[in-house]
Amino acid sequence: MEILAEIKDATIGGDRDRVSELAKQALGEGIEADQIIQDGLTDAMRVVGKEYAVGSLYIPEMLIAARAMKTGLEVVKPFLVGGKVKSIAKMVLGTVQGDLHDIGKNLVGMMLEGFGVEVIDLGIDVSPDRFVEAVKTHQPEFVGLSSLLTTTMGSMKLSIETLEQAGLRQSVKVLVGGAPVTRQFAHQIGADGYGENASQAVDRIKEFLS
Ligand code: B1M
Repeated sequence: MEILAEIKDATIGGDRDRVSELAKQALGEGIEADQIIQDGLTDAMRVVGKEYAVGSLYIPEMLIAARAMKTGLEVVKPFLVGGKVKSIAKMVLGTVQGDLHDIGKNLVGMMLEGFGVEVIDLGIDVSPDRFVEAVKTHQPEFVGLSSLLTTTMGSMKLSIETLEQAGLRQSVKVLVGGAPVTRQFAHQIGADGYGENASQAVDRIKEFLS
């Protein structure tokens, strides 16, 4: 669809106002919020990541594109979560210690909220102890760990071990995800589930609840 390609281009170019305007227009045309996220905003970040990797784009541009993506997400978010009132489960969610990436984690949170899960978002750079404290406070059924850097994948393992040491591991199911995370790694660190993307994260939670 033409408008989704325009959203993608505007996001890559970091044009927040244009992204906002186009996202509103797309919603007005009846395009699903989920499709705007997947085929417009997320696709744009995939391109940005590839360009960064080959050196044709630098961190400031990447950050500006990420901000444009966030602006787009804010526009479509009410349409993603709208209509859902009663929570079916609770998740404590965060980006693990040392990692500042939050776009994917936020997207996972939004999709889960859309499915009816109450999300307690601890933000970025969350230490294992903060996960433990949040589990004690909120008593969720699920803990969600996100990591975007190979260097912070170890924090995921540590977070699970710290939950174990605190005697809380059996009370929650731990779901992990993020670009460098694989199903195999999830299994290796003793997580209960792995989501390759936000939709899969929702599918895993559905499976756990069924
Ligand atoms: Co960073 N960065 N970054 N970055 N960044 C990556 C991750 C990188 C792959 C880029 C590259 O080299 N091609 C690379 C990591 C390399 C590696 O570890 N192997 C990288 C690097 C190196 C860095 C810095 C170290 C750069 C530097 O300073 N030299 C630095 C680290 C800072 C830190 O965290 N300590 C850094 C900084 C940044 C910015 C601040 C500029 C910005 C982040 C802004 C923000 O998040 N607020 C940024 C961005 C934007 C990216 C890329 C381009 C895009 C990430 C993104 O938002 N993707 C990224 C390249 C890439 O991934 N293509 C890159 C869109 C998002 C929707 O997808 O986050 O993958 P994603 O989330 C998906 C899935 O992974 C999954 O579902 C999501 C939705 O579908 N998922 C889960 C995620 N969490 C989940 C949890 C679940 C389940 C599924 O269950 C709980």
